[in-house]
Amino acid sequence: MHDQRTSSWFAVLRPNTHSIILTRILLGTVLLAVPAQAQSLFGARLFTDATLTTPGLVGSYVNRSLESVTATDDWRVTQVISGTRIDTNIAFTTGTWGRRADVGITGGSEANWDYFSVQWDGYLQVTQAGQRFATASDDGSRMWIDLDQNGAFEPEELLINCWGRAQGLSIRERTVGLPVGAYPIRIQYYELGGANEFYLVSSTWMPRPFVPSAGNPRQAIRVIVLNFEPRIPSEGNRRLWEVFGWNDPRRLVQQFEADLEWMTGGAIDVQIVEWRELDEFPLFTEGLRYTPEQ
Ligand SMILES: [Ca+2]
Ligand SMILES: [Ca+2]
Ligand SMILES: [Ca+2]
Repeated sequence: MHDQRTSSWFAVLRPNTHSIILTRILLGTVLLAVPAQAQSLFGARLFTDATLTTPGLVGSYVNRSLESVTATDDWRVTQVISGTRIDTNIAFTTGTWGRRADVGITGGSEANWDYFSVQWDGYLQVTQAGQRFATASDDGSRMWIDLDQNGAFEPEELLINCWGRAQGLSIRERTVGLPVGAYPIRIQYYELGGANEFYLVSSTWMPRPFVPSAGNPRQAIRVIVLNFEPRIPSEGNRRLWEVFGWNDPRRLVQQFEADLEWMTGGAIDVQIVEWRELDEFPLFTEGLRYTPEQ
C-alpha cells in the first residue's frame, strides 16, 4: 500500500517500498534515509558540546505531547523534563526509540511510544559544503539552526514542519545550503498516536526553477486517482490503511502533488480531475489479488 511519506529531494524507505517511491526515483529523487540502517544525515555530524567531542544531541524528553505549545521557547526551561538521554543518531522508526522508562515516558508501549515530546540540543558540524537540512517527522517537528553562528536562534533560523496537528511522515521546509562549519542546533518534536518517526535529513539537491516560454509552457497534468481502500470485514469494516495505522491516502496525494510540482521547479501543474474510491484490492499484472484476510 502507498504508505510512503516522501519528499522530492528525500525519501524514507521502509520495508515495503511502493510505486510512488519508484516514480520518484525515476524523476530523480535523491534517496537519503534508509531507516533499517538508521542513517539519514550526510555531510554532517552531531555533537553535544561546542568542542565537538561527544557525538550526538542531548534529548530532553517530555511525558506528553506538546503539539499545542506554539511558543518557540526552550523546553528545558518551560516544560517538565521527564528524562534526558544522548541520542547519537537522530533517526527513529516507530519501534526504535528504546525503553520508555529511561526517559520517563509512559504513553503507548515499548514498541510504539505515544503522547510524548523531545527537544534535542547540540551542534551540527557541516563537513561537506552546500548541505541543506530538514526534519522528517510523524507527528510534528520544528528545528532551529544558528545559520549566522551568532549564538542565538533568530526567528528566521526556525524551520517548522507542520506544527500543531497530527501528520504522517512528512518534510516541508529546508534550510539554505550551509557552508562547512559548526552550528548550534535545536529540534523539537511531538508525537500524538500511531506511528512515531523522526529523521534529521540532509541533501545538496535542489530543483532547477522552470522558466516557461512560448514554445515551452508550463504543462498541466490531469490525474485520475484510483484510491484502493478495501474495507476489512474482520476489522469492523475499517479501511485497510486505518487497520494498519498507515497515512490517510487523501493527505498523501495532496503532499505528492505538491512535491511533484516542487521537484520539477514548477514545470508541471498537477490537476486531480477525478477521484475514484475503490473498495477492493488492486489486481497485479501477474493476476494476483489480495483478499481482505491476507
Ligand atoms: Ca506512537
Ligand atoms: Ca543566529
Ligand atoms: Ca504519530
